[in-house]
Amino acid sequence: MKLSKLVVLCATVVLAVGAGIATAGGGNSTNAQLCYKNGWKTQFKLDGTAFVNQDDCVSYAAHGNSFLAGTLTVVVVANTTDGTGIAAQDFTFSLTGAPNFSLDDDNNTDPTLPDMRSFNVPVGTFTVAQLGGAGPTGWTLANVSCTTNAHSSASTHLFPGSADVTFQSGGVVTCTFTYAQST
Ligand SMILES: [Ca+2]
Repeated sequence: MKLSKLVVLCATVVLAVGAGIATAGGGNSTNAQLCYKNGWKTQFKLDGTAFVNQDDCVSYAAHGNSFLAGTLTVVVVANTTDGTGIAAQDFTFSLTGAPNFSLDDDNNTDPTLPDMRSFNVPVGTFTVAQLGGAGPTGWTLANVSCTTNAHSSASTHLFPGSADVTFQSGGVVTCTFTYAQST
């Protein structure tokens, strides 16, 4: 018998395809961005505690946790010509990202509307403005002023009546719109 050998060389080509690097997306990543460039110094956990460093902040955000938001309070003061300070007039405002809302300053003789409202707002800049730019007929916007804390800032404008308010985590702002009765 003839012995023959058949040598089969089987070359297998393995095409290695590197697995695509998953890109993080969504809110966790967006929140984590706020930690960079010293941003971690301006953010707080929901329980109010601060971060020890950037990694602490990024880790917190990466787990889907939210940062402590800010609080914006809007107050209306209406000075009446009769000196009672009881004004039935409604004053309506717009607020970035929120429905319009109305306030009055009738010393709660009518509980329908309050003379102030507070809003929980995320980190960012918001504008609260007298609706329509001008005050109601018979009233003049005499002053717009905002008090801020170390985690917030504000700029006010009398014409048209508005306030631009910027919140870092934990920001607290109160903006007061003061009206004078003109008729
Ligand atoms: Ca009222």
